Amino acid sequence: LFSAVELAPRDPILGLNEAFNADTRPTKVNLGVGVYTNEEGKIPLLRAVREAEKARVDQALPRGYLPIEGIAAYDAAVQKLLLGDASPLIAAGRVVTAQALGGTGALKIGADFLKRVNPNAKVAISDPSWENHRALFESAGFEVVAYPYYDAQTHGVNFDAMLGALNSYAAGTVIVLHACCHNPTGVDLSEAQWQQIVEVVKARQLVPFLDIAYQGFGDGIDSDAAAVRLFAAAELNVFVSSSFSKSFSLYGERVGALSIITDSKDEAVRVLSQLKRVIRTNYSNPPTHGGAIVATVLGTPALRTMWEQELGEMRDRIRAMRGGLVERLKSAGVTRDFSFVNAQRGMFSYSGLNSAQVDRLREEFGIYAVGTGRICVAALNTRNIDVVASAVAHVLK
Ligand code: PLP
Ligand code: TYF
Repeated sequence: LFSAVELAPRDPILGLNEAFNADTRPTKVNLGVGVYTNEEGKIPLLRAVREAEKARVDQALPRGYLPIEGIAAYDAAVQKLLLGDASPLIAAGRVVTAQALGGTGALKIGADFLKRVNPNAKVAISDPSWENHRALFESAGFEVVAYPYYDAQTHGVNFDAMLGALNSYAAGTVIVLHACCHNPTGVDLSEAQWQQIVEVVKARQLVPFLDIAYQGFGDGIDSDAAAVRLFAAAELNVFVSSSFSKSFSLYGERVGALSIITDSKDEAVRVLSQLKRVIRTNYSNPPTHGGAIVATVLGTPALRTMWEQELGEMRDRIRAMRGGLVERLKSAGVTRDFSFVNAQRGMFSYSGLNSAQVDRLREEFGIYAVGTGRICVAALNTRNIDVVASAVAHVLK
């Protein structure tokens, strides 16, 4: 049965983790995978999460099945976080939300559902994008194309080319957009550019699928959702995959959600019924723990305040590391201008290092980055930043 099965290629990012773990050098640094680590180099367990967990353990609750679409309080909290507390769409019952297995699970059920609704559509992702976007939509049966996005010359967005591509797509084409903190580049659209994208998407009858995996890591919870809210205000049918992996530091608990904006309450009921069908045949219903913790934190004012503060601390620390890296590169004698790193948003930076330089960082210094030059700035801390800066200076010589 398996004699002809070929060895599948490793995920380029998760594969790096394996190599990092096998490296015995004490000074090694993992700037590969997109995980936030704190000043001590550890994945934090947020205080708000710990409080909610303690309270939950003490309640000794039974472990029945959740509804197919997950915990109602969780789904409601997700909608408010994405669309704002006062969203008229939420009030009108036009938003469908299902708890999902992380942002990845949300993309998967969204893709499967779209395939039923619009089987002949193409899907367009950014060039470059998170590796899994293409694979997820292809495995749902879609043809995936890429629209121009990053401009290496300017360290910015090739906006005219992006608009041109969107203008060339057939009606119904699904456009996957990073709502904030673009992975892998760290380069986001401005609000004025988002507005233009919304207009083109509307005029060309494209289907926006916004992926928001880093809400709160850019400028703040509400400002990072600005793109989602612009699309919502434009009266479009919008798909949103969201994740708490990063913002709650709950990577392994698989907490995310798929939200879909529909035209009416009646449509929402029908859409949810079909989405539930997709979920049933994937994993039946989601797990309890992560969703319950997030719902408790978001629904308890004191814990919510604590979480917002902790999220703000993560955001500020990443910003400080961006500034620190730029400064240290300069003082290490690097003449290339790295100030663009300060303008990037979220966990990542497209550093401009080429694959040979990334190889040297790994081989000579035990510093792991993605071959494209993507580094996870959220893995820098005051203990490793000097080592990283001097190693980068070395490979740039
Ligand atoms: N979408 C993007 C853009 C991501 O960077 C990630 C990162 O993991 C995800 C989705 C998936 O999120 P999760 O880990 O919650 O599945
Ligand atoms: O881009 C990253 O590093 C994160 C984590 O298949 C990740 O989004 C990477 C690869 C993958 C799943 C998650």
